Amino acid sequence: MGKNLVQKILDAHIIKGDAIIGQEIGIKIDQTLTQDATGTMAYLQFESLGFKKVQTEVSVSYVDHNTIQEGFENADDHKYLETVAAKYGIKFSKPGNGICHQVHLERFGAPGKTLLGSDSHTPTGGGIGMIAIGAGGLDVAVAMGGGPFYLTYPKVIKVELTGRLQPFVSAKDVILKVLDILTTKGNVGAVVEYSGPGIAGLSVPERSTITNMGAELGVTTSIFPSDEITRQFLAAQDRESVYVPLAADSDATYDKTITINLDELDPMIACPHSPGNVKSVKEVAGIAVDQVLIGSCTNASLRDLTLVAALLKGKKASPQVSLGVASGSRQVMEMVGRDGSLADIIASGARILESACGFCIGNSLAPRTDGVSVRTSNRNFYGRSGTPSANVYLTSPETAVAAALAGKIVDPREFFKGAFPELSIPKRFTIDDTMILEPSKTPESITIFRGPNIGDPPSNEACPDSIKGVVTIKVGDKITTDHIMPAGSRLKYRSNIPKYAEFVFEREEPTFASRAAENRKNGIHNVIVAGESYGQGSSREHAAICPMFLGVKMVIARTMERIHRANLINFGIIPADFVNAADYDKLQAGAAVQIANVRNAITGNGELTLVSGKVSIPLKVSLTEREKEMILAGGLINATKLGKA
Ligand code: MIC
Ligand code: SF4
Repeated sequence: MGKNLVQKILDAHIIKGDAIIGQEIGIKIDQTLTQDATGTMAYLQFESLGFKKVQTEVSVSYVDHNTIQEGFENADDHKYLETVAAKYGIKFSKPGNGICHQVHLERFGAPGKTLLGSDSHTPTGGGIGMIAIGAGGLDVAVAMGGGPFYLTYPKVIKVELTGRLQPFVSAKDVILKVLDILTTKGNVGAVVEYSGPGIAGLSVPERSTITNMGAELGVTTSIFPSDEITRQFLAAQDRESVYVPLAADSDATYDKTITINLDELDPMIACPHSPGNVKSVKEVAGIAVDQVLIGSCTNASLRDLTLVAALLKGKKASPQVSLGVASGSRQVMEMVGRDGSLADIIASGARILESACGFCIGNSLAPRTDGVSVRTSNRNFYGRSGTPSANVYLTSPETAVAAALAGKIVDPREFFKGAFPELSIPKRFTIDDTMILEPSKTPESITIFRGPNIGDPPSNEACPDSIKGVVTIKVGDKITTDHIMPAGSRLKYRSNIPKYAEFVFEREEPTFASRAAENRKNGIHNVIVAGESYGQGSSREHAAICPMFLGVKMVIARTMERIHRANLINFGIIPADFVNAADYDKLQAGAAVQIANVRNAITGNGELTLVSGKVSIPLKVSLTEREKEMILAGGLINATKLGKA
């Protein structure tokens, strides 16, 4: 029987387990990437696991998230990352060189390879035909040390693209349509594979817009075949030597197939406060806009900025709108600078932003109170922009420019009256890797810089035999890691766990952290109760580390997302399911809870009974043998030290 593309690449990388859908496999990782906000913790863990050098083909450490440097913290982190990279054989992409996913695609991504990144948008690499997966920093640290990365052998969903994108409809509209169909929940354990005649009309950066925002589906990753278009992109980056053609076998099978006719696709928009709250732009046209921000790892390629410049040329942003534009990489910034299109963007009244995450992670450009912001990024979770009362909409660059010029949301086909500019994208890109520092040739001479912001990774105790505690918080459905561990102005504490832990669930329940810390001091275990799709969004393992630090022992959720579940296990927090989903309603915040025989149940069949007053609630903990060892030891680092991982 033929194989689909996902199976072909995964099967060539399996080092543990068997290729059976739903079962755990361990794969060899060829490349890794980290970014600064997750990277300091990943490298602290790499060090504490005792590795002396990376074992991958390529490992790159990017600085793109915390580039504001208000205070010494970020700059100290950058220097730590730079010196760690030099010492352990890792390339270091300096702040200003661009967003990890875009730079990695441009300079390192290669068809057929596996990439593990400590960022949930690592699947951007799927646009070039790689299996590129986001994970917590500890998993990336293990992969850098040569260890396998464990995942569930996935179901594969085929998205068949037919037809051709029409003017003013672009890659972002494709992924918004996919989000509309598949939604942001219920896709754990699946990979999306794109195919069909429609892919021939999509360049690699356009394909990567689609695989990037595939993260919002909650799938493990998304991938496109590697074809002539891939070869052309690699040639433009002077890297044709890594090109290999890759496609599914003609008799490949899939778990399910969705067809999207690109000819019929309309401009789409994700409305507040979820990337899955998708409508056609026409449905919400007319809403007045205060801010338009173009950039992020989703939509800041050379194609995107060239288009934005062409649409803005000779026009001015609406006086009511604050327009900001960021390129995804310095390569793009330099190219639009040299070819003059940057001048058209500047002349339109746009604020020119750094080639970095910036507004997307909420570290700057927060909208005004109750403001409306149209963005080309991938997440519009409640409060992520830095202004809880703001309404953030996600669109293509075409729709964003129309909104900036019109001062309101408008279908770009109507606004521009069908006049789509001719775009000329050069066959060769400007290559200058001087902002990517090579690792040291004399690593023994490197002293790692550790400023006061760099602490030790916190440790956990072994799993207790019984949980005696309290439901410290009860949350609803679709709680993202942004809800658990806010980013924005809190980001600079990423390397300082005791400080960052003060902000756990800050926006949900401001007293959570102090109550949890108090419980911990008094020997009372903290338990979190959650609804569906708990832990959506970012890969930030801080959403597990900080709760662990506060003494959280268990999260009981109706359903949980892949990366967050793995992070909880890595840090020794038990992910438990309700056997009867309706029992969620029986457990209230503040309830005293007891669970006996926890260790035995973990080793055995995973069946536990939670007792709260007169109520008994059956719980199920489903773990692989490897995960059981981690939970019993109190996390991956403890298990490794005991020789159990
Ligand atoms: C995000 O887009 O949410 C982030 C910030 O890039 C995160 C990583 C982080 O929290 O540092 C992600 O996507 O994993
Ligand atoms: Fe950066 Fe935003 Fe991309 Fe996350 S989604 S990597 S914050 S640009």
